Amino acid sequence: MLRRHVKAWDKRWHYSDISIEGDLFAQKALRFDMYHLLIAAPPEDIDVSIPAKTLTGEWYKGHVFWDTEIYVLPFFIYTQPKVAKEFLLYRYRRLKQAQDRARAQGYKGALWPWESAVSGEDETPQAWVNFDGTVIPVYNSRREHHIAGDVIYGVFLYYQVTGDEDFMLRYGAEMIFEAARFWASRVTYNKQSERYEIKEVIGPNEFQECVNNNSYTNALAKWTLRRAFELYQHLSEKHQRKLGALASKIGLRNEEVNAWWEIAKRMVFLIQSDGLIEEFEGYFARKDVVIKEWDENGMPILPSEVKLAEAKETQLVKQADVLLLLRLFSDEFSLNVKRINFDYYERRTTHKSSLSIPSYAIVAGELGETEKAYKYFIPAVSTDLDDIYGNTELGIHAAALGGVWQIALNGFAGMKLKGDALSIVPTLPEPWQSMRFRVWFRDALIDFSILKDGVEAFVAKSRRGVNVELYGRKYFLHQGERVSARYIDG
Ligand code: IFM
Repeated sequence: MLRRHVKAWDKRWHYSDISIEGDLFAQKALRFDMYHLLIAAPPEDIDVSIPAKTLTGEWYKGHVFWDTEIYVLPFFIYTQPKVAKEFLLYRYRRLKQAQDRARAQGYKGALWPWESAVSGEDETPQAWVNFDGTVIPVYNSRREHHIAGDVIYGVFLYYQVTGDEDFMLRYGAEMIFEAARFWASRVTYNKQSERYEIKEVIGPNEFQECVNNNSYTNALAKWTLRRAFELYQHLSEKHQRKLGALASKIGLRNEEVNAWWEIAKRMVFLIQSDGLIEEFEGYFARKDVVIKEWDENGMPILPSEVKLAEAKETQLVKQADVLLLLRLFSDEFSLNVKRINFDYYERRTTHKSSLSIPSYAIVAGELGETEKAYKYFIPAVSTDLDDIYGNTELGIHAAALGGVWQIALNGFAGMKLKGDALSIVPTLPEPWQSMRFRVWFRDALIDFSILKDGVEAFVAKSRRGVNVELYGRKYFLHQGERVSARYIDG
């Protein structure tokens, strides 16, 4: 048994490990994170997903949130794509319930529940006992609709990284089309401005509830509509018969698909001429309060003039919202836009949720502030090791585990998708002498070794070869081939 156990774990680490030289703390903490991600995943093909607290605690009753697709899933997509697919199938198998839920709220298409369990019905509590003892209504299930786009973000990431066309044809396309239908029915047309709006939502920053035109939600909706339109074109060129079968199954016609493009084109997006994005309509008119103090873990202290219950009247942000948008759709925003928004929202974000810090770390890295990125990495990776939020006894924070992996790979290693290539532009934090990891990309297993001044890529497995891009230069590599590139300053 011991031998089998060791072998099974060797196999998991073989595909998942990140090895760091020069920073024992980071090495141990990262392995702690990945260990918890690994034990949260089912080894067999069973119909489950990963809940917000994994299986380590009863808080949130084992429910699955958007945490899975946006934070946890990327780790599995790149290290165990078969497991990642199971998590997406968990959503697909509950598509009917998501459609019923959209219908129950007066919309079309599919709206996956804010909190989901076995049945796929909405499990979100409708009321909650607040920190001051009062009972408050919970609007998330009726208003936190970005979940419909988050699930699709996961579907697309899986598709782009794996190139799994079969998955797309059998499951993904239907999910994407149904999500697009939801957004098309969720928007309202403003005749005066000739724009589509999304009203009465809760964005990732949950302090301010029931707001209009939350930038994250609008951008995600727009992105989903565009992807759905493009996918439809792709399938009509390459898989006409299968698209025909799907279209007749779900009653989809060209006119409906064309309307998605039009809505996307005219979706409200609140960005000022200097590039500052307004988190939602009227956000800048709220009382402006900024963070002035931080605790011993580097976490912001709520300004003394504001009680937590009053945060909703201010510009204080619970968790990354605009910053999440900037990192998920990184290529759509210039460095200038990232800089101006980072500086603005950093001073107002309280990081009261463990989902927050990774976005700040990653965008700081993109802005060339590696030291700051590392400063954010420390509390993120210490979330449960050091009980930063004081509630680890209620269960581990799954999103933080995945978020930390994203800081390491998307942040420090600078790993990004560039069309059909996997691109690496690393900037290691000061103590890290080297970083090594392997990922699956388009059926190829690629080992990356990053040093302070260079990267090496080695293709350990691949049947057809794979594109990698190192410091912006593209290489096509076959199995057994390696290439190294050096960083040249300026
Ligand atoms: O999904 C999150 C939400 O964004 C913030 N509160 C906790 C939930 C579960 O982790």
